[in-house]
Amino acid sequence: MRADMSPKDKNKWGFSTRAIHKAQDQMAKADPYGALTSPIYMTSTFSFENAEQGGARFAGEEGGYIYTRLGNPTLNELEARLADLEGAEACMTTASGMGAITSVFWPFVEPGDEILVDETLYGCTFAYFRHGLSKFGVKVRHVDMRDPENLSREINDKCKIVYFETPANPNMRLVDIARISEVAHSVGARVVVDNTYCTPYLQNPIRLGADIVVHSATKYLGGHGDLMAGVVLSSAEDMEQIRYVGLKDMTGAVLSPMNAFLITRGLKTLELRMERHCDNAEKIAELLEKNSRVDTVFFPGLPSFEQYELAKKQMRRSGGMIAFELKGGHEAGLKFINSLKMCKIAVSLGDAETLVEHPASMTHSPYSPEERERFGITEGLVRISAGLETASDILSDIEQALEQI
Ligand code: 4LM
Repeated sequence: MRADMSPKDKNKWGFSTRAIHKAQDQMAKADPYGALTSPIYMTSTFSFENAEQGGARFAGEEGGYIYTRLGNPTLNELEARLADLEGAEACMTTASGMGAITSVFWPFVEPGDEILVDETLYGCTFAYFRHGLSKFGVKVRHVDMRDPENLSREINDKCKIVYFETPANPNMRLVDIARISEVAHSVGARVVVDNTYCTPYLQNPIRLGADIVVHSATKYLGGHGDLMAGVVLSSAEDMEQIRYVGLKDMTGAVLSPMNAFLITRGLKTLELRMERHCDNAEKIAELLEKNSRVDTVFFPGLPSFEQYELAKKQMRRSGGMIAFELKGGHEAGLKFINSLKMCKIAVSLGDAETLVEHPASMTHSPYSPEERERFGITEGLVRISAGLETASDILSDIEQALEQI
């Protein structure tokens, strides 16, 4: 029998080793055939030996599976791996990013409470706060969180949750996770960070002081544009409520075991893919910045970026997302997009294909035009998700499209 590695040695493993090996070991040991990859438990329910066992599992007196909305081995394998990579005690997967975001809030807010959210958010997250939660008597207020002083001024002890994305979709504004967490914790509020743009490879908000992390795993974690999924990470205590109230009873947004399997597979190449996304994005940002038709490029890796120092402080690299404004504004932006030949015109991000979209009319259309203007989502902004293609092919497509303007 081959000796197992000590947990101490496993803790020293690098990101990719953990993404490939950790949590798989336990499943592999239990497999009667020694399968290298775990089987997919494509089942909605689990049968009990007898009625007493079913009752004991429901009462929490006995471990074991009951029903996939409450837990499933394929989901749990992915969850253990993601918790390890993000540095969280517990993880829960969901059917989409919106399923993750909407499952988090139910246990922690009541009518009369306040939630303070950043100004720039993914359009449907904005709609959930603005048109969803506020209908239940929860007051949602927007704060420009680029400056933690703004939060200090606005926050009071009615605030239960502080929520933001960093980098924010679509204008790449950054939020100082450590400083905002200090301010939120001073009134006992929880900090929830959407880490979709970074993945656990580039940024770990919980290690910087945040309480809860959410992801749209539809994006880089899945990585191939072929599934919808979401992730929540938190302390074990908070997760007990998020899973058994937020997900089980309120949203029911459970991930399919098939999609969990695909994400577990995707995680094995996450580091490789993120490095390539970052390399390609850096090259695109440099090309755009040098082009005379481009007005401003928003990319954390450019020394001209307003929050360049903060990016270096809390992100491992600058990520694969770029936003930019053309001198010709809205009209030039649409012309640019329509002139692309290889890059796809599509929403979503983190896929192998380079995806280009127009936030004002697409992902951020749930904001009214006045709200977009107030929150810095300009009409001329173009968003690029750098893909994994050969860099020179992406660059020549972008260059030729710029020449068409
Ligand atoms: C998009 N985004 O931007 P699901 N959080 C962030 C996101 O960007 C998204 C979600 C959550 C886009 C979708 C069309 C930062 C989505 C929501 O789509 O529910 O997995 O994630 O292009």
